[in-house]
Amino acid sequence: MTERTLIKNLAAASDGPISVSGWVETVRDQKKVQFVVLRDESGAVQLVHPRVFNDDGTPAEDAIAETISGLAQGTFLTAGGELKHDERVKLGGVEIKLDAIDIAAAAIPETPIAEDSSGDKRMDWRFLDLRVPKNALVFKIQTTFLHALRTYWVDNDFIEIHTPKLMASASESKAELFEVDYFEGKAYLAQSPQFFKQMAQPAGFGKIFEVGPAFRADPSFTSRHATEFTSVDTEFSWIESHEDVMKVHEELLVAGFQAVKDKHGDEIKALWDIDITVPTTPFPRVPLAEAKRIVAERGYEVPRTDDDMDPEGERQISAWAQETYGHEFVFLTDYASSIRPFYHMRHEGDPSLTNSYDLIFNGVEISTGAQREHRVDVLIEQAAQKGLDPEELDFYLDFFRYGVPPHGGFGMGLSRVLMLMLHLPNIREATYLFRGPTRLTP
Ligand code: AMO
Repeated sequence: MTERTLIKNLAAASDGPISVSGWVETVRDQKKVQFVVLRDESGAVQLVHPRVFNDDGTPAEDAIAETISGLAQGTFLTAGGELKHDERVKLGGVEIKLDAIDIAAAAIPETPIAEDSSGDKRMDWRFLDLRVPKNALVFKIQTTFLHALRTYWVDNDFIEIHTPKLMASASESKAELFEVDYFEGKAYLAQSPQFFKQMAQPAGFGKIFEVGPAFRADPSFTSRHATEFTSVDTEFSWIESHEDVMKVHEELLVAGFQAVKDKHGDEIKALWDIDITVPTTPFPRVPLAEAKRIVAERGYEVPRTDDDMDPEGERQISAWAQETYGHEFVFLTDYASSIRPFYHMRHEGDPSLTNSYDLIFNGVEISTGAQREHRVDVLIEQAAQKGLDPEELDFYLDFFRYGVPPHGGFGMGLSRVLMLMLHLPNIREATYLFRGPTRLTP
């Protein structure tokens, strides 16, 4: 057979011998002519086979017809034939008249999931679920988004790092920590690259980024939590405040959204009826205390159990930013020290507040960022106030004892960004293979 052509390239190819490879989406096995819709990663095409008859009208020996009659949906095969452009063919205006079929692997005839299967069932059969073009498009969009972020980082001299995910101690908090056996002792799965991305600053790297897994032993079943997620992190030196971090954060998101709009805007509109909006800069910024007042004025009182914004508060402040600025993003800034980690720098004149922010996108937090405390004596003091064991933190404190520039950065959940960009109902839909309290397979 001739060399494989991607289905998306058929329209531009000339009529004549052609070969395509993919999986069977549907078979229409009619008396006179058979049709197969074959899909690959780039599109779908109709294959046709007019059955062969003897002069007396009885069916002749016809190996291709027999193969088609036995084809189960999902079978992967290579098909060779004659490409023909024909405006009457609804699917792409081309069809292939078959002269050979080579089955790579036949599928079992019964498909275990259908379009209306439950989310859980679909996740059990994720590889079949991902054959649906809309579900696969999420990951093409993710590729484009991350590529744009990487281009920004590389163009701006950021260095890519890969920090270890096996750690001797907690990286964020003692809660939500996975402990694993590690030879004679114990290790912990990294909740964030926090400490080691900061280490790149005294290492003199200047600016770094990392895209990698993070683990949280969070038992909750919400639409936005996973026990393993991909964290998009960046950290850089010589900032004056968290304002510099927010600026880079905005520029990265503009680059990401612009690339997604350019490459997939039409498809996203057609499949989800969503217009991708490239955010304008600067994004709205609201100190947390002010945000709570705004939300209260809208009739929602954030519960006082901790000083943080709760999910309903996030939805409310996002709605406010949309109404007031027509913006899908809003930075909540100046969180109280009481609810922020010890490593956040505090306001110069008011240690009760931190140089930190959360970024809310379409009603949900997608990121936390901050200026870090780089003065080791202050850092030790802040750790002590949080009741942390200085011995356990000694390796981290060493980063600050031998010279370190002022620095800051943020961590952002990749699947959350995708979920909110595409208005997906659950983070599972924006994760290749979701991990939650009751899901470890496939
Ligand atoms: P934080 O804990 O806020 O900050 O996490 C940063 C972002 O990671 C995503 N995220 C999650 N996504 C899915 N499931 C989870 N269980 C989950 N937990 C967190 C969210 C969140 O906003 N070290 C700091 C970041 C920094 O300051 O640089 C940190 O980890 O999108």
